Amino acid sequence: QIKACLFDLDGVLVDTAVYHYQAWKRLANTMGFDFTEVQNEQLKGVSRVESLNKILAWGGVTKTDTEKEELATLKNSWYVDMITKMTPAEVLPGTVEFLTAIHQAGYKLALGSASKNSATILERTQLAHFFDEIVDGNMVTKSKPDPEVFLKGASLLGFKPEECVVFEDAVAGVEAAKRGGMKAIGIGEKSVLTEADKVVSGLDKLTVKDLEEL
Ligand code: B16
Ligand code: MG
Repeated sequence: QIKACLFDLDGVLVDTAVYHYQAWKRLANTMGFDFTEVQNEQLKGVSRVESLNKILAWGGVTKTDTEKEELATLKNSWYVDMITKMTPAEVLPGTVEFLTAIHQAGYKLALGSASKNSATILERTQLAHFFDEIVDGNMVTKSKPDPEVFLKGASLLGFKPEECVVFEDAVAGVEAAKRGGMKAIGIGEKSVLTEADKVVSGLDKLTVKDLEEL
């Protein structure tokens, strides 16, 4: 029986992927190359360092570790400029309604995000108060598909993995949930999130009843 809900941030509660994309694109452009929206899909749910490594490989560019650190910091400064201007209007459809409903039904809630900027985003969008625990990129050493971020969330909430359901938009995130022994609700396409126990297009398509039926 499900007692706790673990939420990914980007692509599930808010659409910060557009800002990541703009900032990474700008960084690639300064190095003299570009990448497509299709390639950008591969950056979803992936950590900052790993995203940079992928982009450098696409551009056929080699950088030292120090240079990589500078590039990641530069990208992040552009990204932070954009997310500090976010408003609650950017919360994805049905999010506030669904979080309110499950909170009232007695479920515990945790965030399980790869982002090191989750605090800023949750604060700007006024979602922070829904969460009993927040686990993000600052607290984990292994990124999704490793289950660390979700196992940490479950243990902080005081529940066993089988009592938790993860809400994820990324293939790596769904894999992390399943490897951690949890249920997974995919947000996106059924053909992409094949490992998920259920797939919907957004939180606006879910009710408390869906959790009881898992
Ligand atoms: P930051 P999530 C992830 O968030 C994003 O999907 C991914 O594109 C990004 O690279 C990663 O956070 C790290 O973000 O640079 O802010 O630390 O989907 O796990 O909520
Ligand atoms: Mg995501």
